[in-house]
Amino acid sequence: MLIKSKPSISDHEITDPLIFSQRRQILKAFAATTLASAAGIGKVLAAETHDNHLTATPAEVVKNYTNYYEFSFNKQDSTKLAQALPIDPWSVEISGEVERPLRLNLEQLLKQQTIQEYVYRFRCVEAWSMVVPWQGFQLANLLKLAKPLSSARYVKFTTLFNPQAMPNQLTSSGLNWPYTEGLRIDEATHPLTILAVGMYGESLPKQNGAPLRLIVPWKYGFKSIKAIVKIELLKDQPATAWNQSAPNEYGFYANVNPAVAHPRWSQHSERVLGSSFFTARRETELFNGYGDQVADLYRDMDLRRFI
Ligand SMILES: Nc1nc2c(c(=O)[nH]1)N[C@H]1C(S)=C(S)[C@@H](COP(=O)(O)O)O[C@H]1N2
Ligand SMILES: [Mo]
Repeated sequence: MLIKSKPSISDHEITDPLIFSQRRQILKAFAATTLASAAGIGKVLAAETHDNHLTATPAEVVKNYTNYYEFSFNKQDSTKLAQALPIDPWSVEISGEVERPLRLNLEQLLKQQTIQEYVYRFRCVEAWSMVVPWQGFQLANLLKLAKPLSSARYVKFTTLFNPQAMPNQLTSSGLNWPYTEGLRIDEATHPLTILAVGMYGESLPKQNGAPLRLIVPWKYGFKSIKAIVKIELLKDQPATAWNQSAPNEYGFYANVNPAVAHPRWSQHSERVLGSSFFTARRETELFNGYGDQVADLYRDMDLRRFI
């Protein structure tokens, strides 16, 4: 299993198994805390998060620079406004092409999952990136509880619709609400694809998608949908919010690819959030650096056509 998942980290940088098993215990404690209070989780990981060389972006940067269009198109305003989102109680529906449709409240859902840490680089289509230690579990381990049928070829995700708390859902701001996203079933069940419930050892901040969000590290950030309430297994490729609003700019696949420019800017490099010099950039990698693990999913596809 890939936990500290970053292809460019060498063997000596990978967490040693003992430390890892200790972390497992800690993360179990994290899960227990989550059960005790779905909304509020104390700091339980403090010393354990920064033990490899994929240096995490400072938490304060990640918490204060958010894309959450239900609240605002401004990255600081969305951080503030998201605090008004009620997230407890919370439930998630899993339906569609499954033998056993489910509706689970967050406590029930987490009880059946082992929470682990996944340190991933996260690359926004706007050409910035950050490295975040997420706490979560593989989406595959949730989907299998619903017993997907062989007819399930795609997975669609839907964000909460709550216009009282999410003011932009009342405006026609270019996106159709609620925000939706989708993956092919093999992408959704890939071991790198997780649902996150925490970051930096704490419960997920509201502005970062609490209580439950998707993380697909080889795709542009807009695929990593926040505040999920519905997961549908489908026969056909679903319409997704950004793809509907600007299909020539935001494809269904949205795999990170430096060779395919956004119509309005290059994707060759990315601004590194939180780096000591504001302008520090790095070269963008194909599949955001996760090609060893995911390139096979696309072996028969022309990546310039299926953007
Ligand atoms: N529901 C919802 N999910 C969303 C978004 C959004 O506006 N609404 N923004 C996306 C975009 S464009 C990015 S880059 C990431 C940002 O995640 P972060 O704010 O935790 O960094 O969330 C994605 N998920
Ligand atoms: Mo983004």
